[in-house]
Amino acid sequence: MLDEAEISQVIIESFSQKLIAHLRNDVVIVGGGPSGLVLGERLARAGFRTALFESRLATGGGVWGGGMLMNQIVLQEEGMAIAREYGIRGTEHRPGYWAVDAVAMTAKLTAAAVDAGLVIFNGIEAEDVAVKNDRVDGIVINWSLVRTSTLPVDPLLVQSRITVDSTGHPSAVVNMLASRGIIPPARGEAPMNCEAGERMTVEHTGCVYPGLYVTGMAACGYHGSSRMGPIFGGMLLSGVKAAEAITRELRP
Ligand code: 48H
Repeated sequence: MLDEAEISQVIIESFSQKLIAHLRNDVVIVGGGPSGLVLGERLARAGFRTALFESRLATGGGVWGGGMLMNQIVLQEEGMAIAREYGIRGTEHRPGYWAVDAVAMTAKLTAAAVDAGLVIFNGIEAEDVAVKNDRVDGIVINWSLVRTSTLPVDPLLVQSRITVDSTGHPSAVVNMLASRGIIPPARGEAPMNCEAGERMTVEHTGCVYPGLYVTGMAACGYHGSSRMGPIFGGMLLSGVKAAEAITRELRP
């Protein structure tokens, strides 16, 4: 006979164990879009204790919507080379332009990251950062539902040697420092220019303050790069670049 209280106990105990195991981390990634997932997969595979916090229920960020809710995305050859590592298939619909199913891309990036050992907490958001001795020391977390409910519920803190802002368009974590004058203000996304946007997003991926890195559209918005619409190679390459830079910092 199935016992209802046993089911509840399994959930409460196993979730608590998972969260307690990630109260101290090598790396915390905020946001589970394509750049955060690639970054998380690579860091977890390299053996770093890595957790990803995603405010929504599902990972994938802006991938799901494809272009104007047509759930296909485009990858250029460099992006496709990374996608293939995750078993993501594409069709070269026009020379140099690969069409990829948005659902398959999200599912495969997420599965690869989880298989590599990345622990994903969904429905939880970073509402603030901790700063100690002029260095980001971790994130302040709360259930995403708390913000929408407006209930006055105090958060918890998760420590991390490195925190990564992979929150996409809002550049949420860097703005937590910028709004207090700790780092310069975000420049905001420049108008659409796919070629420049893809290149600049990767160029601007990196450390913005001791202990804080930025990837993907968060890097684009913070540094004032052009936006690029539904082409995603730059996001995958940004995750790869951040993983390399963080690995160098943590394992000099
Ligand atoms: C926890 C949070 C918080 C928070 C936000 O937007 P994303 O897909 O991010 P990227 O940068 O990996 O990819 C960007 C791409 O999807 C895109 O939008 C492109 C290419 N646009 C081009 C254009 O011209 O418009 O994912 C970010 C994720 C989302 O799932 C959010 O829910 C999540 O971060 N998030 N999670 N705490 N405070 N804020």
